[in-house]
Amino acid sequence: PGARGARPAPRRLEEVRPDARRAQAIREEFVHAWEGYKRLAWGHDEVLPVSGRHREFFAEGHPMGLSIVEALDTHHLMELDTEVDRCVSWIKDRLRFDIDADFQVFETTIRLVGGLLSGYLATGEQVLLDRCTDLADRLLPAFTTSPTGMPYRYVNLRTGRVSGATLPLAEIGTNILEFGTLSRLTGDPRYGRAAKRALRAVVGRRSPLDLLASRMNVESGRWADRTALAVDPPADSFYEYLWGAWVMFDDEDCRDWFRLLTAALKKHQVERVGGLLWFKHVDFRTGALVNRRQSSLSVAVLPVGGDDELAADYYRSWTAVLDKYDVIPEEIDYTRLAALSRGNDLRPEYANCAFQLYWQTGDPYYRTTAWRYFQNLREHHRVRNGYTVVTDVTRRPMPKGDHCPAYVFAENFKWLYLTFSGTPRFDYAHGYLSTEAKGLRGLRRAEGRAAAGGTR
Ligand code: DMJ
Repeated sequence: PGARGARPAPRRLEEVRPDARRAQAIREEFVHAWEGYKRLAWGHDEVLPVSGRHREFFAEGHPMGLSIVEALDTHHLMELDTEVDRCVSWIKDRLRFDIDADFQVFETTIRLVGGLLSGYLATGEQVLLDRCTDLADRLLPAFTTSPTGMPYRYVNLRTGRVSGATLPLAEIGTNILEFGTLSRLTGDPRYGRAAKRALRAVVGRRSPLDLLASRMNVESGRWADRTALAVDPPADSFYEYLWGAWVMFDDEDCRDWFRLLTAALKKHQVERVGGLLWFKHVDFRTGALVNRRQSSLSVAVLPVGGDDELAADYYRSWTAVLDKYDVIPEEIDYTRLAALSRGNDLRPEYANCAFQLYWQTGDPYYRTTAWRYFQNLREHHRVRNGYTVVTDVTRRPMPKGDHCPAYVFAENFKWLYLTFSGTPRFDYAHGYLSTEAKGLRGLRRAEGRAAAGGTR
């Protein structure tokens, strides 16, 4: 694609030299987590591996088998084909969306729509695409009934009733990759179009400094606060998806919006402390300082954006936090690298960033640090029935909580496995993964799987 001042999307390693020993160790730990889920929580959304209980993620009393949908393409990439079949069968037999409950549009999109799409792309099972289309049709009213085109926060999957008019940036604008992919696969442009309209509506409301605040009322189209968070949540994946739409769909508007907005945040929010790069929170109209907090989730955003130097610097900042605590706390005061929120909810973002940067540069530094992340994960989060969150990274031994978030099955082990395995099931030259690590491009089918179609 060539356009005004276009720079190609970041170059990537076309193949990753396998480190079979490390890849196998990562795969074993994924299987350990999965077996705990299967034993204690099969069919439910998430396992509580310490107490042996389970919980639902979207709506009480409505199990969606979320961990199953999240795990499907990870099993595929790791060539755990019996588990792929087990997951597909469960979805075919049990997963239905005619549910009288409010579902959060953002989480439903990145986890379930994305999971069904990547499952379809991995296996060719038509039933997965059919379920995905049914679900997306039920989500669409969140976009189409909004006067601004920016989605409501919740939608009742049975009735289409929408609710929640004020929501953060990430929830408004993390859908174009899933919806655009669905439009491509079905030939129905409504999904991608709705997602693009929402992005345009946000960008059109930027401040004269070209900064975005963090929460919007999608009915009035007015901001509900004034704080520009840069790549911190709940803004984070909003930026990721602008660039992603350029890489996946050659969308030049999204590329230009990404560049415009990130140039502004570089100008007004970058701060260097002791040689480390951070992004201060500022008033989006004046640029005045609001605070110097930083969330560990933000590390995953920049490497997607073609600014290798900035992304590499930011990764080094978070590596300093990893070095200090072994497990990165949820939130820090970056002036002192002090933990403000001391837990870690089994966060995948550091591994996500390591993979992206390794993929883009081939620099072994990213493998060395990713391996350190993995060793700490195994040391501090592993329990008899899988993996669990920790509640205070400053104490030894780290006290454990009782929860294995479903994204662990989609993300942590997959990012690590892709970094070390060089799996033939992933096309490193052309692949693309979503914010939830769903393979939306470049998944290679197993031999013997249908090229398209499959059983219903
Ligand atoms: C995941 O659902 C996704 O990575 C999302 O982008 C942010 N939050 C979790 C993981 O921390």
